[in-house]
Amino acid sequence: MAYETLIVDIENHVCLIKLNRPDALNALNLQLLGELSTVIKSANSNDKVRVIVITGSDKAFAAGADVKEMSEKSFVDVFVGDLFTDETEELLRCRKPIIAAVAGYALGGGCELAMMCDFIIAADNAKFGQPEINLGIVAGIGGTQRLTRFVGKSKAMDMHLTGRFMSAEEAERAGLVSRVVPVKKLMEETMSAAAKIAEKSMVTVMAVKESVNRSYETTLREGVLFERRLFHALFATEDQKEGMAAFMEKREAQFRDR
Ligand code: DAK
Repeated sequence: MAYETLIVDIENHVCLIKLNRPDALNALNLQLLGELSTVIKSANSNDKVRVIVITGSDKAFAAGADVKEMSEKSFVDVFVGDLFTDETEELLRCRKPIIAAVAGYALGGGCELAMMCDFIIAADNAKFGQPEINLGIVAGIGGTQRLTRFVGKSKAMDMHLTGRFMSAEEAERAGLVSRVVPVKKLMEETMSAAAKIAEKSMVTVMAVKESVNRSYETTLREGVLFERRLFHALFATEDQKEGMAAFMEKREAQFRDR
């Protein structure tokens, strides 16, 4: 299927989604978010896809929600229309790992989109920010909640209240991104991480994703119990037998997602 705001390519079990509105620094308009939601839904149910990567250009991952599209909307428009709720739900529902490969600006909704992914690999030129305050609004796709959980209250307040941008180096130090790589190596590193994940058992990958995400939704005790039960359950899989047998036989495991 052809998209107007995305370039989508599925190869070697990785669905690579490139945000493609270069003239607007990949600002997230309703069309882009709608197309993204369609691709994620289809990748989630496509057996050929094991990992999803979302990226932008060297200049911008996404410079935020599309201000030009939003500017004339009224409270009733955004409230009754529930702006961005349906468009972002599919990302949160996706059970396959999603990596954000971020170069350049990841601002406002762009930063929030990256934070909705499972982890972020940043280029050394990446700039993260929640500058909505400069537009007289608050973040609307989870920025005040997720950034606070990732980097702590003090830095989250600083970012949201001043609207300043955070460098890739600061973002790594603060725990917002998993690693920083030279911009020219961003896609190579990201695709190599994706390939590594794609080799694992999908059953285990899904269990890991669900378990880590649960840590944001529950108490420590409940979260550890959830993890323990998943650990127990995985002993019912063929892939656990294969993984452990392969270790003892000093060979590569051949997982069959069973
Ligand atoms: N929206 C629309 N167009 C944008 C844009 C954006 N967010 N960011 C950049 N562009 C456009 C510019 O208007 C310009 O278009 P032309 O003027 O050429 O037509 C083009 O992209 C290139 O931008 P610049 O000329 O400004 O490029 P510079 O390199 O000089 O500056 C910049 C780059 C990223 C520093 C600057 O463009 C900038 O400050 N952009 C805006 C960043 C921003 O404020 N982002 C936050 C947007 S608000 C909600 C859900 C979500 C949200 C809120 C509520 N609900 C569910 C209720 C989220 C809100 C946001 O994300």
